[in-house]
Amino acid sequence: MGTRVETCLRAGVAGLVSVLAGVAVGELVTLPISGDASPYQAVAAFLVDHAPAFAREFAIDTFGTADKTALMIGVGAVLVVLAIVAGLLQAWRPHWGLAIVALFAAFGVVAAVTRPTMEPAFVIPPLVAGLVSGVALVVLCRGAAPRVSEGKNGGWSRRQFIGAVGVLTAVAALSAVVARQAGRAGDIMAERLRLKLPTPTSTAAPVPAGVDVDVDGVTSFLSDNATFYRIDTALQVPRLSTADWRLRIHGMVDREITLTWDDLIAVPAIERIITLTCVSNEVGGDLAGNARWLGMPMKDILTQVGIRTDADMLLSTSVDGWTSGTSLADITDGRDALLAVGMNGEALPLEHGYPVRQVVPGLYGFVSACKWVVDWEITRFDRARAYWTDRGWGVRAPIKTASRIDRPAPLSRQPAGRVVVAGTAWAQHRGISTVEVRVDDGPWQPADLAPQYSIDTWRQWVFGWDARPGQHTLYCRATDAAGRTQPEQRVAPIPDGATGWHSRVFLVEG
Ligand SMILES: Nc1nc2c(c(=O)[nH]1)N[C@H]1C(S)=C(S)[C@@H](COP(=O)(O)O)O[C@H]1N2
Ligand SMILES: [Mo]
Repeated sequence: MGTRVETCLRAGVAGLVSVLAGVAVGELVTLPISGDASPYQAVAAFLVDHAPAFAREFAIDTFGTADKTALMIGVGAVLVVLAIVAGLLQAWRPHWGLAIVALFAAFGVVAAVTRPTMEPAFVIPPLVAGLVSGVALVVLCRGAAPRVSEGKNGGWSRRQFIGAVGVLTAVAALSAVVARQAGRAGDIMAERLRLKLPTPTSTAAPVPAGVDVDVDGVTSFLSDNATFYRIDTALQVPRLSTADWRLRIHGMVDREITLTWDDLIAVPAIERIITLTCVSNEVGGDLAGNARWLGMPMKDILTQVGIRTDADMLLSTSVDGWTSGTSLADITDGRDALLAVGMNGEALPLEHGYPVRQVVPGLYGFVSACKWVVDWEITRFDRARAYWTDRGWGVRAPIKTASRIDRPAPLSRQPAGRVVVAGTAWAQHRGISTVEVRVDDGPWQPADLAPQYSIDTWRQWVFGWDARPGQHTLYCRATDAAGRTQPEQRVAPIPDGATGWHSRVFLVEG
């Protein structure tokens, strides 16, 4: 290759990668500031605001709804051309290229400070972009003319030059990917905060006094969104906007349909308090939580498609590919199986399934509570399998009756005399009828139960114990409304839920 040609090539590449790296790092710097601080978008917006009317009309006529995309691509193309020009200038007339970069950065600053949402920090990203581009350009262009100005400019070998370009390209690509991903996450979080939830046509019954017993250390009746237990296979929480969300319903149906967010919230919503439980919960474990859910009855949506009579399973798929298989009989038997959009008065938190998830009273989460749900296939249990059933877990998995001692803490020292023991018990969609406590080898004695809110929620209990000095073991067991008492036998969570009595050891001081 001729020396001159190679030098031109190097200079052009140097300009291009320097400017791209600067722009990408500039976008990265916006993350701690604001999504509105993007210099790239500020420049595009500035052009739209200051374009003559005919240009704007031409763009809308030509590109239609893709006009924004066309503009972003157009800005990118101009940037690429000017970057190459800057590289060429810099190699032959040092600092002329730098002047172009400085002009560009200045334009970025002007665009940023004229944004309606402007904050002083908005000038930082274009300045950082200009600085990174400028330094990279000067350094790379020193290496761009190895033979022409040998010695004087300290030109690099071809290998060195390619190495430097590789590093800058990697910086540009990494910054762009991180900025984009994090920017999207920020967009969804902002959307969630703004989201207008439907007003329920039927609100949850008020929580009567006494449902929350006035005893320290007992799990509260309602769980906070921030501390609600979380279980899923997602390495990265899915980021799904309401605009992109769809629920495709197909399989053994009379007519396939695909619901959009607007279609979904047009269905009358109800609000219910329902306790969710994970099958992986060990005896005494805390993988259960109780929330006020807002959602559309799943059965009301299923009636829109007409389910064939020989179907018995709903196979739900999450946007991340996870699946659950739920008995259609359980969804349509009158219980409040919901396609939930709200949790404790807010849109679903991202990690709890934003924008749409399922909540089915009485079934463990792995067979019912599909988060980020986007697809419903109406099928049969003898034809389809779901994520965890494929891995040795159960198929139908109704929640087993459970009870737990919440206080006092394990191995704690209690003063002799009256000790207040308290906890929770659940048997969703059947209801808890009694909880009993046993001290050491003594007889089972009934605990005081808080009022039952509904059969779909857990229930607190309290047991006053006149403690004798020494070390004691307390056991608890619940009986559901069907009259079945928790068995003593310890069974591991796999395949369909743990059993056994929860116990705690306390030391009573003499
Ligand atoms: N998409 C998806 N949904 C899912 C899961 C999952 O791994 N992926 N886990 C399920 C399980 S096992 C449980 S117990 C519940 C937990 O819901 P939470 O995280 O909101 O408490 O979500 C269910 N929904
Ligand atoms: Mo679970």
